[in-house]
Amino acid sequence: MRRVSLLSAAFGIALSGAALIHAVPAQAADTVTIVIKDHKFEPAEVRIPANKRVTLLVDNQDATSEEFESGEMKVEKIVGGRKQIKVMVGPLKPGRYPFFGEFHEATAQGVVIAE
Ligand SMILES: [Cu+2]
Repeated sequence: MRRVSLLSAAFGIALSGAALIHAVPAQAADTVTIVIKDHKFEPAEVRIPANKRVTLLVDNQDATSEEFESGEMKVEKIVGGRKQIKVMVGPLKPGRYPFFGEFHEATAQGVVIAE
C-alpha cells in the first residue's frame, strides 16, 4: 500500500512539472497584431514590452494597399490589399513610437508604447 501511494505521489509531481512547462509563455506572446480597416489602425495604441524584440503582424483588411511607416522605429514597408506583413521592432527603450499609413495619412495614425 505504501509503495502505491509513493508512486502516485511521484506521478503527481511529474504531472505538475509538465503543467509548469506549459505555463511558460510561448514565443507567440511577442507577436502583436495591428489590423488596418477603413484606413485606420486597430488598435491605434499598441503596448509592447520594452527592451525586447517584438513582431508586429500588420493585417490589412482593406482592399487597398498601405505603407506601414515609422521614423522612430525605422520601418517603411508596403502591405498589399488584404495582405499581412511582419515587422520586427525593438528592443525599444520605454517610450512612445508613432507610426502611420503613408497612403492614408489623414486617418491611419497609431503609436507603439514600449513599457
Ligand atoms: Cu514611406
